[in-house]
Amino acid sequence: MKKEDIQQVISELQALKCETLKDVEEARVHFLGKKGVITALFEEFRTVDREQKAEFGRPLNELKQLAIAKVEELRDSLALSEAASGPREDLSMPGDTLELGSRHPVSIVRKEIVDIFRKFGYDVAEGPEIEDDYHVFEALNFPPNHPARDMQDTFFISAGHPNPLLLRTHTSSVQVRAMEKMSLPIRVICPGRVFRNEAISARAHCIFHQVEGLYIDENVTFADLKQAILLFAREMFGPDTQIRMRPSYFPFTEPSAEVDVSCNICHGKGCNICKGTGWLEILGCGMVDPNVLKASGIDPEKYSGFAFGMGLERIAMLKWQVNDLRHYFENDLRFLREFSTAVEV
Ligand code: 2U9
Repeated sequence: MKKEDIQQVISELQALKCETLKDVEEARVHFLGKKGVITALFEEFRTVDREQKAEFGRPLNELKQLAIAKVEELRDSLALSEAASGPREDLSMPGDTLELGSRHPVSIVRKEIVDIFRKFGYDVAEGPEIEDDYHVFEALNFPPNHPARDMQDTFFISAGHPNPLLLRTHTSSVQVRAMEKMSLPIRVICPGRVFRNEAISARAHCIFHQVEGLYIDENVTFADLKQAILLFAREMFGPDTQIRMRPSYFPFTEPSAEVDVSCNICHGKGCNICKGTGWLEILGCGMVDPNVLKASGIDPEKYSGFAFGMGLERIAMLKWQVNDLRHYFENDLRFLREFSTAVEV
């Protein structure tokens, strides 16, 4: 073994340059691999005389450490530069956005109304959209030739039958079914979709949504109705809301009234939303007609009740000042996205 052999490998290591990580691996095999030059020197070292061992042992170990350090240094610097030049991941990039849907404005309004009446102790009841003439008209005191029964107002499914099938024109049929099934007293709120054979315009649609309510017990009076509507209006439109009632007519209630709330845009001063009147019409109501109670087997001498109904699209139009009802049915995402931040209460 000669000192020059060790020096020769040191010089080689010092001059070593690598372009790629593959070059580094080849260099490692060349110097430190099983058949590498340093391994060969260690093999040779085993054969040197005992007296010479001390002379070669230390430089040989230092050579091995030098080779290991050199290989590591080259590997680290190339790994860094290869990562820098290759395709890089931008860790600050936002992830793929999952677009969230939002509640439809009519659903928001329905939930608000239903939640208010639930708080007042009402149960929620739902019923079939395809109904029969009895539950939509007959049991609700509609005279045989009432215009609502006309083909022009109602979508009939089967005609020429004593109790034809039809698409319900109001959710009142659900209250009729509640009166047939539930025990008294009854407090129900009935949200649902209804159908009327109307030409579609900015103010009317052939499909719309209602919430109707019914309360039947002993000694229910018009004063109870007025108070229930006032409390509802204040929950829905704010604590300063005023209501007024105007006489009206419905076959199923007597007396009947239409209810206006004070305009929450101009606070009664008059604006284009309330058309200068300071009032907005929100619902219809009345005391359940004794004939309606009788038809469902409830004794009108013992029980009385009130009922009310409102159109959800109309309430939603007032709430968000939407001037065309058709927006609620067209599912234009630009319109629907307007409600993605709407707060549900
Ligand atoms: C039963 C007895 C009475 C429900 C009522 C109204 C008045 C009313 C309209 C509001 C706008 C319908 O959506 S709308 O076109 N509704 O004005 N509805 S009282 O009366 C009932 C219901 C069921 C057994």
